[in-house]
Amino acid sequence: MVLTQEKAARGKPSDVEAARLERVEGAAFRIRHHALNMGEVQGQGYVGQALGAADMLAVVYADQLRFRADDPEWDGRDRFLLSTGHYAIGHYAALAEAGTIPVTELETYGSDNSRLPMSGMSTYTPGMEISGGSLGHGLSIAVGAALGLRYQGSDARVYNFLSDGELDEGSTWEAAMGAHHHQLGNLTAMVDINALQADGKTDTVLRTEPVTEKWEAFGWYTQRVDGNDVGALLAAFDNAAAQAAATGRPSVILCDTKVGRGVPLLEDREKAHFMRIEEHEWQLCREQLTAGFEGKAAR
Ligand SMILES: Cc1ncc(C[n+]2csc(CCOP(=O)(O)OP(=O)(O)O)c2C)c(N)n1
Ligand SMILES: [Mg+2]
Repeated sequence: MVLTQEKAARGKPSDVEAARLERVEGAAFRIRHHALNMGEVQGQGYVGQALGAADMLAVVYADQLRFRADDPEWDGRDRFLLSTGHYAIGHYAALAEAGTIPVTELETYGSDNSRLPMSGMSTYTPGMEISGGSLGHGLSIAVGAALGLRYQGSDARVYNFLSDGELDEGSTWEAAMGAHHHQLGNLTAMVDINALQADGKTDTVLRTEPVTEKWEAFGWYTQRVDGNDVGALLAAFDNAAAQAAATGRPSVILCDTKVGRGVPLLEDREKAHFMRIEEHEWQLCREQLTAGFEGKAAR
């Protein structure tokens, strides 16, 4: 009897975790699918980044963030700040998955008079907290937001999504020092380390490694994970929350991702920063994405 109860107790959390994983992986698949549909409208764009970062965005929107889809400016919301304006395509896909913007609106992406411009603009899009086109400013804004929320006595959290290219910017490191100085336990940063920038591979533009040691030296609780492994991401976000509660330190999750992830046709493409995808390739991309997702689900 005791054994049976113990077994049941052990089985329950893992069932809950399995359901959590399935829910977030489903969201990541739909985010990728939306991003392909949006990219097709223009025939090109920052599709590779959206595919690479879809798992991070899914964890944020389907698991972590406290928000109201029908009231994006609700005072008690957690703030998700997209530093990298050009990743807007992925963010719009996540906002559609979250229910903040209608899925049907995604087809206006990048068109005249659309609320969904190619680079994220806070005045255009519900749920877009900042205009991140000028890179390297997101973490500073996040520090200000986290301080402000603390002064207001709010328990809302601030999440900042930044790219490995933004680690080239001095302002990012000034903000990192500030967050540690002010012990901003309500701030979590996530860095998409896709090893790529506009001018080529990150290690040829400006070598930022060892990245983990740098963040640790700046006083942050630092974790480095496979950013395309939803289970690893969930565990890292759970750890970050526990650390923040215990120590009051800001947290960073360094996420190694693959550009184009989930669509083999795009994973090794040259000129991946701004991809040109031919008309006949879009359907193939969707088929490859679906085959990969269904294959994984069947395993
Ligand atoms: C302050 C600033 N400098 C330069 C640019 C031009 N720019 C646009 S995207 C980009 C690459 C930045 O690196 P990352 O975000 O890692 O690129 P990705 O992974 O998307 O290829 C650059 C330099 C910019 N938008 N803002
Ligand atoms: Mg990059």
